[in-house]
Amino acid sequence: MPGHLISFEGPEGGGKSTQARLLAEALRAGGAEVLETREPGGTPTGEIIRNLLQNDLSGEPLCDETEALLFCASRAQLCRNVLAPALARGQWVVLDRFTDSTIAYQGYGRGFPPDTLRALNAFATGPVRPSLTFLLDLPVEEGLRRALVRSGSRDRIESAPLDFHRRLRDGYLEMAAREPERFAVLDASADASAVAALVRETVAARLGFRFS
Ligand code: T5A
Repeated sequence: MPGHLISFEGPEGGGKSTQARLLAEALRAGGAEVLETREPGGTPTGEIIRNLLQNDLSGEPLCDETEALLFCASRAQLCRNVLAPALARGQWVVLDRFTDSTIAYQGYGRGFPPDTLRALNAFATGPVRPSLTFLLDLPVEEGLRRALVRSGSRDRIESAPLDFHRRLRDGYLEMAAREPERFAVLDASADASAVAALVRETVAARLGFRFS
């Protein structure tokens, strides 16, 4: 596909939304046409699924299998209706979480077999793949603290035990080590503007974008 998909990944509170917004602004300032979106969500259906996943809307505990399928359902809707057309038009897409979140959270975190999740991801995404993935890594205690300061309360997944968050952080680092050509691992405990500068440097070096 002629466009570029850049995803931001990592444990809670690493600054993905902040960095996605800053990168999108910098790309636009450099003349790029940019689509900025997030998972779960990014479509009307996906945003309803997001609400279900985060807020226990039905009053019934979600089983882990349902959780995994709902993340992939939101992803399918986003890929087919939004991402694939944008990439085919040659746009830059900046995405706050994508397929690696499912492997980290539902695989390393919940314990589902990675191959099952990879098959679900492939079914959901079709040909859509990230050109570059930033892993914003930081100790889980710090990330959860930041997320709590920001929102004032913890959602369903943030409330999972610390061990769950530690497993998924380790999982992300393993995934990044296996695919160094796609991943860039950044220390997210640094100041946000320092992280943003590294993000721009990496996009320039790996994807050839000239920032103004
Ligand atoms: N999930 C998602 C799955 O389990 N499986 C999946 O397949 C997918 C796609 C999504 C949840 O769903 C799970 C993961 C998540 O639990 P969400 O609300 O989108 O929920 O949550 P997150 O993606 O984790 O995003 P957060 O909003 O919690 O954190 P961010 O985006 O990493 O961080 P951000 O930018 O909002 O920053 C958090 C706070 O820290 C400050 C910010 O100002 C903000 O207050 N901050 C910094 N402070 C100091 N230094 C820096 N460098 C800072 N950068 C930001």
